[in-house]
Amino acid sequence: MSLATTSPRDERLLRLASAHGLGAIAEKVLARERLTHDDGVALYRNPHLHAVGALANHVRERLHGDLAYFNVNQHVNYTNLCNKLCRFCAFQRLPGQAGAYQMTPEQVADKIRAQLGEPVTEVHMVAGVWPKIPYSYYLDILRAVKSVRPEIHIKAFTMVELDQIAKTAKKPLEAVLEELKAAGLGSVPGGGAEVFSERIRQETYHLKISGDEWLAIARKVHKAGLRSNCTMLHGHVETVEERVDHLDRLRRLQDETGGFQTYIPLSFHPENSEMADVPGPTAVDELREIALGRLLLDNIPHIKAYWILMDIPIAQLALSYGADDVDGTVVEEHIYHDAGATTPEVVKRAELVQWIRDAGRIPVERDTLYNVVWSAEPELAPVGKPAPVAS
Ligand code: V47
Repeated sequence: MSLATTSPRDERLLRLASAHGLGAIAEKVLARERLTHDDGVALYRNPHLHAVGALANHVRERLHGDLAYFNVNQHVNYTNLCNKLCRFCAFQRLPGQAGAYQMTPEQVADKIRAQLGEPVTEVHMVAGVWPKIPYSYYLDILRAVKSVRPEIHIKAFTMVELDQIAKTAKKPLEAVLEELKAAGLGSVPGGGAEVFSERIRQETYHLKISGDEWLAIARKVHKAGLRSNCTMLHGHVETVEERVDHLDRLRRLQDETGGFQTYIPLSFHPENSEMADVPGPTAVDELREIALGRLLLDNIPHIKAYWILMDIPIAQLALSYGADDVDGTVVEEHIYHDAGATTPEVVKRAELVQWIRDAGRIPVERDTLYNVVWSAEPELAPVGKPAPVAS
């Protein structure tokens, strides 16, 4: 125990970690030192998930105490037309294929209208990539959402979609981002990053932008004043070293821009994809991925346990393995349900609140930018806004 001033709690953590070969990493965690590539590999390889999780939980509680965030959101997957042919994806269709669809702006508006009775603060809008969709369509669907619910925050278009939108517009991405913002875009989701490794790209998503391109677009998004999330698709053919490298590249961009709000490990769901023979991650893999995200991404404020992919009980556990966010009510989801997710497509706000309480955490309803909308912790309730009862 070389740390001069440790609390009994820190000493217990240090003892647990040391007993499982993680003493040197625990000392760094307690001293708030940045972990290295080798530390990341050691944490992935260490068989004692409990010790790895305890280290991540220490960081999670240092940053957020017992708070666990959720939001009341709605997903809209505006088209499944896609020319990227990613081998892990069960959602994509080519025109004429059974189930292919593209919503009109009016249909997007109808989806928003259908939820007007619910206290939705965010629409999460992502889809396939189809070059024949005109640029005006993207502006129109943003305006359609705002025409029905002007105060809603639109988090839309992954870096992959933004790449195509700028190509379709035949304008620099910077100019396109300004036009999308003027039409209502509020922030950008984290998808499309997959695993940055060029080996994995060649094997599984070779028609999509590379890791370098994803990061370059994220940099421009942040420079345009938009916050974004970031992700890694795990549990398929990636190695431990490739995962650490992916997280390191996210961390380096975050040092530069500070624009990432939340990291979300996306658990691969194999069903109905070309990679249906790959078993996908276990619960242990999912909890470890959450913990590694929290420990390595020391400059990204939030780690999300996306319940749609992880399932509710694992998302609850993840709140003690580094996660401080569980996403939201969702309403209607296609990408993962086409790939065999058996979770519900919607949960009620009150259910989310109860799961978080049952996991021993304090629920905080946030908006997309983490302003507090409602909290069970009275001093966090927004000034001038009475805390509503959970409904
Ligand atoms: O980029 C595709 C992944 C992503 C599968 O920002 C799959 O808050 C698992 O962007 N199994 C899109 N994953 C989803 C996305 C997202 C989701 C949740 C929260 C946020 C956020 C963003 O879904 C894709 C791809 O990496 N994906 N197919 C599959 N079979």
